[in-house]
Amino acid sequence: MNQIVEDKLSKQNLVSVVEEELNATQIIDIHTHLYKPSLGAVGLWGIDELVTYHYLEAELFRSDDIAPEKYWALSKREQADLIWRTLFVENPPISEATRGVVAVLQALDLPTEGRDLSEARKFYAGQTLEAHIGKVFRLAGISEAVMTNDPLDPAEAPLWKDSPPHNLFHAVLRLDRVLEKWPEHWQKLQAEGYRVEQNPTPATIAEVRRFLADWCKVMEPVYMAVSLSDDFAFPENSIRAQLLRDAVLPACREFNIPLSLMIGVRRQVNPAIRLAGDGSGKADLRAVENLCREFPQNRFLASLLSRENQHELCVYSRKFANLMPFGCWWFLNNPSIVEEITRERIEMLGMSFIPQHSDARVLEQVIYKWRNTRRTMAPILANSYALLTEDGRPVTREHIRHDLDRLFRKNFQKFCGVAN
Ligand code: HDL
Ligand code: ZN
Repeated sequence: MNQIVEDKLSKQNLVSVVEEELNATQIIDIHTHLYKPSLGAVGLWGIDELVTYHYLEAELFRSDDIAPEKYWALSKREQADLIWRTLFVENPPISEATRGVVAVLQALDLPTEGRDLSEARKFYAGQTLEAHIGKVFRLAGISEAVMTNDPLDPAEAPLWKDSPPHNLFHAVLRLDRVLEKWPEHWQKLQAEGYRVEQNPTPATIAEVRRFLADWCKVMEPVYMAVSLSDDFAFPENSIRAQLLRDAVLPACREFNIPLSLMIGVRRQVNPAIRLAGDGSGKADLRAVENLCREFPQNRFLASLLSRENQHELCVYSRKFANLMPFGCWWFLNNPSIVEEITRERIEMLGMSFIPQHSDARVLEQVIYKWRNTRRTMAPILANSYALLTEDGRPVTREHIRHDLDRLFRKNFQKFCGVAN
């Protein structure tokens, strides 16, 4: 067979080829708070949701002297008008989150310098959710989005009855209410017919297993997930550790799916600003070390909230093949930090990690979050290939295409057992 000899790329054209191939790569967004259309009642989309995203609310409270409780008393529309005026008209939208809204408006051919949101609201009045989802995914360059689905969320759970699968979305079984808030939620399982009590007796553990299995059959999740506080420890003498060891990890093995550990949140450091009130703390990663070593049959996705935990996560990922680091999560999803995290991951892990997820809570955020990722990652990847070329190994477009496919698709598909 005549081997097509790919032209070896010079350092100069590495950046343009990486940019081209990044733009051509259809990314799988492995962690979002988006929902398939049949769960649309709990999904957020449109200009008022985009402008009142909790990142922007936090920035409003720094730029305007409105008291939070006065802000909460406003309607969603009045909140959006206040944020638009304060962060976009009276001040340049220079932060990551405000610039993101500008990028979305530009991508949708909507005015980015308007004195108000009237044009955007007129555009949205004519949109239907399903068609808009397809357009937004195309603009973002993503082929699928992985959801966050909480079976104990009273707003979401009932919507799963007769909810059909959707080719653009994968489900995830989210376990915060089971693992982090068991005392407040065990009676919800009891009310649904699971014979549980607050103490994790063997009978209770078996019923939690049945609960997890029932929802795995309904949702067909690609992984289970939990957001854990910065003081998470394992092993520890706690209901959380016992439910994790005796119910959740065996269930992950039973359904052959990973558990995603998102560690480092310090919940509600400022309750007055509600969803915007969570903070970040450095975690003790010996918990991750112990889990990976003691449960080699389990696979763990891991995303940590503290910048100070990132390098040791790379070291642990070199020790455990059942540990897959992913994303630059939440407060880390800023170009200055994404660059540092991604460079140390490439240096220590090659292309055996998942570089990013959008964490989008409002549909249109995937447009700016993936534009930023491509823009930030292109020079980092080009630099890695330039170093390889300088050290004696020429790089071709095919090599780059292969690596991007691994980073943004295959590593997830293989680790979670998802078909291409
Ligand atoms: O727990 C999580 O999945 C976090 O991503 C939170 O949703 C966080 O509040 C968030 O929205 N980050 O963007
Ligand atoms: Zn999230």
